[in-house]
Amino acid sequence: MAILPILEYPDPRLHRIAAPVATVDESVKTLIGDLADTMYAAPGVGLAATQCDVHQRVIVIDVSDTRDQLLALVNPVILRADGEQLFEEGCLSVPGVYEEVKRAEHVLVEALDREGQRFTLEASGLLAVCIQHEMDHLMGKVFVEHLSPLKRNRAVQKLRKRRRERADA
Ligand code: K1U
Ligand code: ZN
Repeated sequence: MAILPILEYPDPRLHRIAAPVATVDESVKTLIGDLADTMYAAPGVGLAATQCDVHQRVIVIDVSDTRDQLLALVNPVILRADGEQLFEEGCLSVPGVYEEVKRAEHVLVEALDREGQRFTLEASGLLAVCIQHEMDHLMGKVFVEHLSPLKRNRAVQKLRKRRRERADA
């Protein structure tokens, strides 16, 4: 298993649309393991393959307190979304920026698991937010693109300042 580099906004590779996985073979299982290692090390509660410059429809999520409830979703599709919630989101590709985003409160998602078995999952709260956030990544969308131009600019300035400080350190 390996820890992969995470692309940072506004890297244009974050805007690529991921391709569906044809078969959950050994290479996809290795990718899932590497994404999980990278997410736990970051640390984060989710990670999309796009963020590691792999443009396949694969995401990993773990919103448990114990950090031992890994969910892998291959070719995820939202079958139903309802309600609304405002949630303060972060993103490993936009470090240090946290902003409220409006999302569906409940989602029903269908995907393949690590063994290539189809399953459905009903989610609400943080898990529902995380699924929507990671599926946006697979479509080349970063959470700051849900914000008003003013808030997005503020986020970009914050990111630049953080990068300057990191370079000077
Ligand atoms: O996609 C990503 O960049 C991961 C992102 C997922 C996410 C978090 C919160 C709301 C929506 C989506 C993160 O994990 S940011 C880091 C974070 O929130 C966190 C890190 C450690 C423990 C708990 C949360
Ligand atoms: Zn993100």
